[in-house]
Amino acid sequence: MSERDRRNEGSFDRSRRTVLKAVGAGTALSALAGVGAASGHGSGGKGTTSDCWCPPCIDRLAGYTALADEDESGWPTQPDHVVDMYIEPRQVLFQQVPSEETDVEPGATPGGPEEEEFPDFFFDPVGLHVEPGDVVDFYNESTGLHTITAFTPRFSEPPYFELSQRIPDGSPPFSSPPVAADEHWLYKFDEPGVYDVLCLPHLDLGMVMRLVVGEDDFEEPEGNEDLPPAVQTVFGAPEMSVENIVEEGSVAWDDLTIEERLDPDTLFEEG
Ligand SMILES: [Cu+2]
Repeated sequence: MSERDRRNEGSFDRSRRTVLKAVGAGTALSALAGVGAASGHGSGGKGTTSDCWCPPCIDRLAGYTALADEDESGWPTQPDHVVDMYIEPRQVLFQQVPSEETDVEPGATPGGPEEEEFPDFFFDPVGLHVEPGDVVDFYNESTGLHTITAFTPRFSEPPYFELSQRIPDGSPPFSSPPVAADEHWLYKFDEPGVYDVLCLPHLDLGMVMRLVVGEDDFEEPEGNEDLPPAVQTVFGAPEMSVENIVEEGSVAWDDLTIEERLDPDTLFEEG
């Protein structure tokens, strides 16, 4: 061994000792254990092309996202329920706003309603009862991007919208990342209570749902009048009561009694 090698070895020993002293040997060992688990996941899952930082788990804040080409066998667990996310075309009556700059189609009544296609953005089922500890798989059946986001002040965006707390106090303020077409997002609902969730890009369009976890005598969420009109419409449907969701187990989007469909012309009015 040359003198230089000896010097280098000496400095390596010193720096290594310094590191061990700084973090404590116990900490260093548990960090190594973590690395082993992570690389096991990275090499095992189909569709997992990059190294990942943690073993597959359903995070309390970020849940678990399964990409479109990911095999279910790579998921941390199999879900107990599935909720699909849709964008479906629908015929709606648009109130035509009379204006001198607007060309009126020959034969059309100026200012009268006109039927046009406008999509529904929705979760299906839109009401779901689950047991504490159940895992729900939110699956994007559409070509758009959606999120599954807890109704909590954390996700308010003043002055555009303010969210009150409409999940149990013991639950973390969770949200999925944007879930793209054909992707899944898993979340585990541990804390009993009523959870109202929304899709951030489509809140104004009424893309919300309600999950009831457990079956104690939960109170109906209050303050609907502060919500965007399209959200009031969904949560105001009689089928969306906590009592009905627990009784039915699941409420389909098509089952909602919606007296007044959202009027797209009023969607983006200043409130
Ligand atoms: Cu959406």
